[in-house]
Amino acid sequence: MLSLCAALVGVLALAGGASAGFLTPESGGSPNADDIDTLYKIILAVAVIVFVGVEGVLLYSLVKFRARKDAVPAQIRGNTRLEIGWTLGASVVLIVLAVVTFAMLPGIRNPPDSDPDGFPTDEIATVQNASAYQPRPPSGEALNIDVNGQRYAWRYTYPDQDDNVLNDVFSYETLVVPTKTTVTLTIRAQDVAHSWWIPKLGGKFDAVPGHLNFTWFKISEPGTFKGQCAELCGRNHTDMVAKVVAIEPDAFERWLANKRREIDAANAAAQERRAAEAAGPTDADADTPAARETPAEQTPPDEDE
Ligand SMILES: [Cu+2]
Repeated sequence: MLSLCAALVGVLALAGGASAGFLTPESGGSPNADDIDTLYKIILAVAVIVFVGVEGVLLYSLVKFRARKDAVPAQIRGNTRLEIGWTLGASVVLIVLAVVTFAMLPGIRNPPDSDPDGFPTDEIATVQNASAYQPRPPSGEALNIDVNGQRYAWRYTYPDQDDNVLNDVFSYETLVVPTKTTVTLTIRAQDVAHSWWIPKLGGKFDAVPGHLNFTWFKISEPGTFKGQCAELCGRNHTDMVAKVVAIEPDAFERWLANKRREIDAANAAAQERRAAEAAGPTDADADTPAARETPAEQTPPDEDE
């Protein structure tokens, strides 16, 4: 028992350094993830102190007052001061943890402002996200990206200045975002429940059909953050990975413009092809637009449920 305790304490002592993220939540990507990690460590530290204290007294008593001839420890019963003491002690621990938790929750839940040199979201932000449930940065401005979970991929829709979401830039699997910018996410699912989770960028959020969930992150330095759908959603759940790539705001602007050109060009090419098919003789049975638009990954209804 003693060696087990010692081993546990040793492992916990290492948790903050070399093995960060092993026993404690991953962090370092976004302030909300950092706050979750800090709060976890504070509670863990208090729990370790209580655990070591209680186990220490227990072990000490087991050894000191083990059964021996003529050795009878003090028989304490109905000691009011002792009883009030440990009731107050436990209450104080709980009150401290509650106060610290509620003091830190706003930093986890509420998105902060973008940095002054972040991506200029003032025009974009006024158009999108009209939800009353989504906390807004104090400035009201954030880059809102729509995250759509679908078997078995994440689809991201980036906002632009107009109200038409059908012409918005989109991408799958890799979400590209600007650094120094508050990015709010509107999370939805279009088939079954999924779960959005990039550990270093904050908490886990369910993606549920017919329901919207919201979270945010703000990344200070360019980098890549990996995640994984955290809700068993079917046969290929393990393939449902997600990656957030943060790049400098001006690089993001170029990326967005480039992506828009690619999508416009692909749409124009598809339209041309359809027009050509409609005009000329084709083997229409094999390759009508209707046939092409049938989702390729449609699965039998009895699968995975
Ligand atoms: Cu999933």
